[in-house]
Amino acid sequence: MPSKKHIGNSQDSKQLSQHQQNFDHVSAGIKDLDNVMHKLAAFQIAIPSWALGTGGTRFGRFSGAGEPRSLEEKIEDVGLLHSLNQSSGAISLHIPWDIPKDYKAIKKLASQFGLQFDAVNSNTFQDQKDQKLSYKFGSLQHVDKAVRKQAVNHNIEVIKQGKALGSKALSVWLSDGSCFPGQLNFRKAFQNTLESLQEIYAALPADWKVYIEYKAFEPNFYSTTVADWGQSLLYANKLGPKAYTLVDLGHHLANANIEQIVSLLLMEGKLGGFHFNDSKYGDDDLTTGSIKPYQLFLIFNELVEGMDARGMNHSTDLAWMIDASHNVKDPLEDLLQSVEAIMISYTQALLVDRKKLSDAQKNNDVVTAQEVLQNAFRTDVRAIVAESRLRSGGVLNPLQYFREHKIRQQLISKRGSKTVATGL
Ligand SMILES: [Mn+2]
Repeated sequence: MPSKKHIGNSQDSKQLSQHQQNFDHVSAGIKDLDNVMHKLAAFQIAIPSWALGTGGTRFGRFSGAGEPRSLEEKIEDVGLLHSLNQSSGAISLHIPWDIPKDYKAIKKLASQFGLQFDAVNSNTFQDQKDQKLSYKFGSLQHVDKAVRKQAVNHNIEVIKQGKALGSKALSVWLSDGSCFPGQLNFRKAFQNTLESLQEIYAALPADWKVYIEYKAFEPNFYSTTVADWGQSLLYANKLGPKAYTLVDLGHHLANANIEQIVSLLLMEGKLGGFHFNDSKYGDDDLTTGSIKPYQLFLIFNELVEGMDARGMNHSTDLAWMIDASHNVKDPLEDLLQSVEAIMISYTQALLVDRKKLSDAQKNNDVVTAQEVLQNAFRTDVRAIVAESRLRSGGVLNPLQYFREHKIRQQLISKRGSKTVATGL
């Protein structure tokens, strides 16, 4: 594990001076540089506990080596990422994959790495060993009240565990839906789900939020009971002020205008948070920014504009998390790439000339509006992100550091080459 002193001594001086030149160059044109640097330092992206092992598809899973074997090792992995980039200061646990045995010890370990506990995630999309009733035909929507009750109780149990860790939110993603026409009465499925969510909502502590995540399809392929932002918003509005919609970038139908969705949810005060990833065709959970970086920028552009319009704190008023599946890359390298892509898009969004854009919109000057956005998007802000990282105690180039210091090899020699992290 790299210590701060170790990191400080290992930066390549030639690379550092090149970086300084790049930073001076790009920052020269920024009016409120201090404000940008301040916001970047504060911005933290949670890492989910299930992203630290190699993911898989329903066809197979090709495990990597040196994967974390326990919750403690998962926290160590996130701590490692955070020590390198200073932007991954939170972990999001999935229950029951990561139930702490000793809450005090787990909390202490996390705080040693400077990590907070982000939202806790329930799981009623799989049957667990020793589970009495099956979720094969849904959980919160199920036609049998006993199944619904079991799923509600699980969520209440997850809240209890989150409370013990200092978490402040519950994320609910349901795979509930149907695979064939006629299988489900849509209205009854919605009503059952709403009633179940109301029971969960009633168990939320006063200072907690619940995030209702939506997904267009999969594992159900005909209908999904929380399929899109409209349905999620219906639930959130009916539940009350502690309920919010959660946007997962990969959970839309192809070519959906996610930036517009984000803008309207913010306007309604109902955007709770984000799951970052990228996709080409469907929910293929690719590295954030690897396929559609312009879309990611446009989303951040709406986020910054909308949060500022409501006087929101960028770093704390929404929940930011990566939710991807690392099938062919080293998960830690992949996560470093994702965090970098998010920080780059956020920085570019901070650089948008808001006054000029607003004037262009008022004058129907479409050309200038496009120029303003693309001017920010085409600015190479990597040196700004790196400078922020350096000032916070991170490294100039986290990926390069990870490889040069053979961190995966160290983890393999400690954990073994045939380890499989719990999760997907
Ligand atoms: Mn998600």
